[in-house]
Amino acid sequence: MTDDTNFPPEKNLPAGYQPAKVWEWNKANGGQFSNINRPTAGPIFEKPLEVGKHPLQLYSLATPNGVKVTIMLEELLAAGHTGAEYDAWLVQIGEGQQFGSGFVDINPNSKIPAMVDHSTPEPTRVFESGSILLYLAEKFGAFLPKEHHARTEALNWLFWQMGAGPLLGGGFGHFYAYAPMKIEYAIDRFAMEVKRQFDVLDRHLADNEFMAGAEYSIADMAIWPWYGVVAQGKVYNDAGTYLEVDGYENVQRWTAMIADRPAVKRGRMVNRAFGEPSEQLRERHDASDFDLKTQDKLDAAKDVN
Ligand SMILES: N[C@@H](CCC(=O)N[C@@H](CS)C(=O)NCC(=O)O)C(=O)O
Repeated sequence: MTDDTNFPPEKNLPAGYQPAKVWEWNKANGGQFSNINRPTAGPIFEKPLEVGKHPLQLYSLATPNGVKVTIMLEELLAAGHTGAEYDAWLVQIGEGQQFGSGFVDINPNSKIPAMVDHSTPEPTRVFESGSILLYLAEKFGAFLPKEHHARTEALNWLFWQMGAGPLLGGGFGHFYAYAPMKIEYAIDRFAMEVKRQFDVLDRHLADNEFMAGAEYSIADMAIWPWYGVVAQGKVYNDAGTYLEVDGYENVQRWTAMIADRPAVKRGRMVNRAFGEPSEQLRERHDASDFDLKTQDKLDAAKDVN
């Protein structure tokens, strides 16, 4: 614990700020997401979830955590696991849809992604992206190596991502790109950690084709939507330049290899409600939707009618 006398309030941000004895909810703190963040759990409005025709029902948005699961589902289908057919429903977290009663029933933590498996005797709810990846890998016997050491290595890296990712997203990404003011201390702290994480990955990928060794697995599917996408320089403004991501050559090799997989390209489009309309498949209910129902096509059809 630090001695507060060494840190005079004038040096705080904003200057003079002192934490109160008891925290109070400042609803208008101005930050991005301030309209959806709240200090309490539970539903705030009634809304049952829609259920489509397939065994697996996914409720999500194409953020990195959401994309992990749609990549896995598309990989399973590409590998011939027809039981992995799924309906993907859009949850607009910016509009607070994660606080509806139906969603909270399947994820009491009110975060996407969440899934229900209707192929079990009683429907099975699955939340937390890592838990969903593991559930699907075990259900279909796919993308998790069978050999003891490789399987353990895949799980090591899957859980590494679940712990490390929030320092990249909620830590670095938030303070570098989203916070309403630039705080040198916060940006330095998280940039240092994220560069260390990239070095961890880079050293590992120098000797391993994939995260778990020779086999593509759920560990790659968990890590790529975060670290691969930052390595491509596609998020958090010019974070790619700031973090000098081009220098992580092994991460770049692995990022490009995974980005090239057709199932990854499809998975990235599902539940995407931002960016290029031709890359948005806001809801997916059938494999043909990739050809017929991307947002550019839906918009064009609307214009004609
Ligand atoms: N540990 C969770 C994190 C999920 C998460 O943070 N989801 C974000 C989007 S990436 C969300 O739903 N945010 C809505 C909110 O915070 O209200 C997982 O991996 O599934």
